[in-house]
Parts: sequence; C-alpha cells; structure tokens
Amino acid sequence: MKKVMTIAGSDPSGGAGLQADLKTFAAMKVYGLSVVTAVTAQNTTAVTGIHAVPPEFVAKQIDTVLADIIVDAVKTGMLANVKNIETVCERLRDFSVPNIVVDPVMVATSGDLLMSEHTDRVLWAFRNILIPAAKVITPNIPEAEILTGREIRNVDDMKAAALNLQNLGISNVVIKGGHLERQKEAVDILLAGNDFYEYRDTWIATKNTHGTGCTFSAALAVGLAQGLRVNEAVGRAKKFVHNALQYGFAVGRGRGPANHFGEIYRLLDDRAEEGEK
Ligand code: PXL
Repeated sequence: MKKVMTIAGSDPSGGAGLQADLKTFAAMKVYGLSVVTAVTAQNTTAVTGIHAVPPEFVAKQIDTVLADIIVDAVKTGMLANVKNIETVCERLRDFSVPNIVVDPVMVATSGDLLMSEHTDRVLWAFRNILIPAAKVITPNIPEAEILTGREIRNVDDMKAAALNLQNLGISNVVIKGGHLERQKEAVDILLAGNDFYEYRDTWIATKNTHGTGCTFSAALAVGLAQGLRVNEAVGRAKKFVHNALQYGFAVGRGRGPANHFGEIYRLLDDRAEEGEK
C-alpha cells in the first residue's frame, strides 16, 4: 500500500485540515500519516483560534516519522508561519521526499485567516521557499489572486495567473475554479510544463463545501504516490472532490463537510440490500 503524509493544521470540527486529508487517504486506499503544524479552534461557522506548533516540534515529528517510514508523496496544508514553512521545506529536502503537493492555504471556507503571522511575511515565504520546493501547487482563485496580484474573472485569467506562478520556479500549477461566479460547470485548470489542461464537471449547488480544498490536494498527492502523471492525478482528484460534494451533508450551522466516504457507503449499502434479497 502506498504511504502519503499530510503536513497540516488540525480542524477539530472534522471537515478540513488534516482530518479531511486522512479521510481522503483512507477513502482512496493509501496509508495516511499526519504531521501537525497548528491546532485550530473552529467549527463550521468560524475559526476562533490558532495555536501554531513550535517549529522544533514540527521538525521532530517529520524527522521521527521519516527516519522510520518511506513515504510516496506529501501534501502540505496550513503551515501557519514562516518558521514552519522554512522548517518543513528543509526537512523534506533533507529526506528527498518525492511528489510534494503544496496547497497554499491562507483562508478557511468560513473566511477566517489561517496564518498566525503577518500575511506579507508568510506570502514572501510562500513565493520564495514553499512554492519552489513543490512538484505541484493548488491555489484556489482568491489564493492565486493574492499570490500574483492579478484579478481572476474567467478561465483565461486563470491561465494567465498560472503562467505567472510558474515564474516562481514551479512547473505544475493547478488553479481551482470553484470560486468563479456560480455557473453551470466547475472548471479547474492545470499548467504542466508548456501544456494547459482544462477539467470540467457539473456544478454542484451546495453550501456544504468545508474542506474541499484540502481534499483536492490530498487526493492529488494520492494519485502521484500511485504513479499517475500530474494531469491524470488532477483529473482523478477533481472526480473525487465532485463525488464527496455530491454526498456532502449538513453538520453544524455553517458550511458542512464534503463526505469522503459517501460513495463507498452507498456501494456497501447496495450490496447489503442485494444480500438480503
Ligand atoms: O481549507 C483550508 C484549511 C486548511 N487547514 C485547516 C483548515 C482549513 C479550512 O478550514 O481548517 C486546519
């Protein structure tokens, strides 16, 4: 079984962060490992606090796990501050970890900031340290706008922003189109080297979208661990998120979670029903 590690923050409401990542890994049949960079206090309506794990202890988690277990891919989510970004990149380089997917997490679905340090400094570290260390990055539209300083209103703008981001020293750039104005289709794009790919699926009208960004990058890391090409892994990750959204459900009063096991549970229920006949 392939082994995939997430380096991310904890969401105690279970919808996003490393909880979403581990659910994704389990649903996609890989073994999941998790290094915690920050503990958040949040529910479906708001993030009420962030407690960053000290960088020495983030390093200790990575060193201890990787001294024992070889991983096939890593995804990074919320890293919270510059010191943690530096520490994580240094360790991943030292252990020559392959297939690094960087989700440049800045803001939660609830709209709250997921950084425990001044945004400008974290952005500098994203551009100069974290993104150049990745194999693929997966910003959503607001994140791509902040990273490039360009407004993104349509698919052409997404492509222009991807080209811009490549200049930071990263060859594979995904931009997730879920934040484009509500439409018939959900469009994501990938720029891989010189080639553009477009991924389209029907738009799912739901407010239960908490954790979809985390889930997408985790699913992408799974595909890379399993040996798919980047363009194939993006397609499969999008399908996985689409399915999880279809089975999303209301938990709490805010934005509920995607449901990573929705399809698996349905198949099991169908089979059990057939058995009863
Ligand atoms: O989706 C971004 C994200 C990442 N990490 C943590 C989060 C969230 C969104 O809520 O809570 C811990």
